[in-house]
Amino acid sequence: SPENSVGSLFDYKIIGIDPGSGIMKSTAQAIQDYDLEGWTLIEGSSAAMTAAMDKAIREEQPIIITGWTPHWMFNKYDLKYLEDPLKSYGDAEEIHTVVRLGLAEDHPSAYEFLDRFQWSSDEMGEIMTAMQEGQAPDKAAAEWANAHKDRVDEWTKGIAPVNGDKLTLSYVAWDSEIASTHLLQYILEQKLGYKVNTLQVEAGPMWTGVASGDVDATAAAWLPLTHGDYWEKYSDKLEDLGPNMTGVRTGLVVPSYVDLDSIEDLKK
Ligand code: PBE
Repeated sequence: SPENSVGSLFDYKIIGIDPGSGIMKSTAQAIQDYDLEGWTLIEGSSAAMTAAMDKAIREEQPIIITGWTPHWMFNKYDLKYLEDPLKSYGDAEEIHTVVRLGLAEDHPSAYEFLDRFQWSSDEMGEIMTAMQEGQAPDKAAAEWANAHKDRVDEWTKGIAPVNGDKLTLSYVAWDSEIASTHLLQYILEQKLGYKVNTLQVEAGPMWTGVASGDVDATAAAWLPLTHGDYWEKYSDKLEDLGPNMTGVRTGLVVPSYVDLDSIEDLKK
């Protein structure tokens, strides 16, 4: 009966994030795919989701969140993904850098750097953890760049600096994207001479900004699935510079003390 079902343990709630994010769409799809009748996906934000996770873990309560890696949560807490045999969350996801049409002609130095930029989830994790421990994103990014001069050199070697040209990067306040965008800003400003405006928006405007040309670039395009609908809509109005990170993942995440293995188990 519903009173002693798996769902009742969680109040039939999945703690989500901002409504424009791809993971909310994938989770709505998962609720359909796995026939999770009666379950509700709660809208919120990344910050509200991590706060809910923190509280649940301190009280050892059951909780299910929409999660992704890279994310500092996996370093701080003992967490696991629920298996997704129906692949509602896709397979191998990547984070891509996409730029506006004409960027190569208008800002060749920035274009070349953005095209080269590619890093690992461990590298991003160092900035995310510093931020989570209370460091401001720009400070955490600056510290990372100074501790990894070899990487910054690889990405910028031989690129001619400019003299204060303006550039706008859009991103959403997902922890992973706060980290990457501030690192790009730091390098573009300190190594290549740009003046960078980092524009924090919702996922929709992040994509439309680049497609309309109001924004020069975003390093926060999760493909092929997570932002697949945005990509379909705007792919002919922007340029994809390829992955800046591979092997990323989204899904439903629980503390490891939760005695479930698969999304399928939520139906019981
Ligand atoms: N995320 C983090 C985003 C992309 C980056 C997985 C929360 C999403 O659109 O779902």
